[in-house]
Amino acid sequence: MRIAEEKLVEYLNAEDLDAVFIQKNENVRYISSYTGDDSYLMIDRRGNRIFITDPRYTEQAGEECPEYSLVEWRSEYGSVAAAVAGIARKEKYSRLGYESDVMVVSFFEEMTKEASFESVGLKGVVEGLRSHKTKEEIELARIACDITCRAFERILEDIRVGVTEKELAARLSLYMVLEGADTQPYGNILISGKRTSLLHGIPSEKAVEYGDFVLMDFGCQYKGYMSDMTRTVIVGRANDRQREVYELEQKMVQDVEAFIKDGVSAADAYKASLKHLEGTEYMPYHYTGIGHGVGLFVHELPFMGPKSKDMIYKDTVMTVEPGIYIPGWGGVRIEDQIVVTETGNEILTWAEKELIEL
Ligand SMILES: [Mn+2]
Repeated sequence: MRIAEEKLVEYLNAEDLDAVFIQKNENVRYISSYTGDDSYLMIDRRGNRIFITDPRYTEQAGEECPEYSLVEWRSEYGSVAAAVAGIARKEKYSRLGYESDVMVVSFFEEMTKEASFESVGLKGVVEGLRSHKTKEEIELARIACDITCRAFERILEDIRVGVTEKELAARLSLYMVLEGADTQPYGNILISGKRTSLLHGIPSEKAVEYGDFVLMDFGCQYKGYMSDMTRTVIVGRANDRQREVYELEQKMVQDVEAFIKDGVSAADAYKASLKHLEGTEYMPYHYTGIGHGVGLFVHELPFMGPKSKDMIYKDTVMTVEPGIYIPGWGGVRIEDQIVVTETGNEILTWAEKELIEL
């Protein structure tokens, strides 16, 4: 059994569940290593593994998950929900877990219509297992970050007055694929000038002008594992205020990175980001979501912010991304991806963080 499967069986036994139905695509991939989509898993406490899919994917599933028993729902049951109920009946499950933060109501109604079992809604269970990364997972994240940093070095050559945000965003995606990334599309943020105060701004037809900040929040996947990095550079010479905000932002990132280690709380990590910010005129302009786990999905547990109840443990791969966003003026974000260790953390995104004036 894979580590992920073992962790899940352990959980089922601890929670007195006979089996769990997994439908979220990233979770299916994490548990079974299956790389396609539209497929589902049922794992039971005895360690039986069932793979539910349709004829488009039976061959791929057989190759990637040979240890699973394959159920082709279309011809055997007519629907996925009927397959889940049918398997539960056949296997005599009395308590079945399902992902209540993913399942739609009509699916639930069909699955439980004549149910022979009790349904137990689970929220974020597989996500919780996912937040502790294995050595192999950390290695894949490291490669994704390397690719991202190399693409950053290439895009610097293209940033100049007159080039549009859209063109730069397209080139950045191209560079990541050329450097070895998977080809799945990824919604990169690349914005300039006053638009840099938009936290999740979409690249536009706006051309880069002299004196603009160019903010790039981007990443790729490598064998499914994601990277997420932000750098903000300036075209031409920074003015005093731009330099002041940039230097404050650098300190905020350093303060959080100096704080994070095994066993700290995510809310305290947020407090650490305020060390140099509090008392300055920029306090009202920070955003409180200052980082998140990254894995097969770009936003995973833990989430760092003032209201977070999450804890940060070693072997978590996550981002550190405080930011200052001043509407009508612009914003600066620097985002690193790190892996948490016993005594601190290691920064995977090695790209330059000193102010770059192009
Ligand atoms: Mn991020």
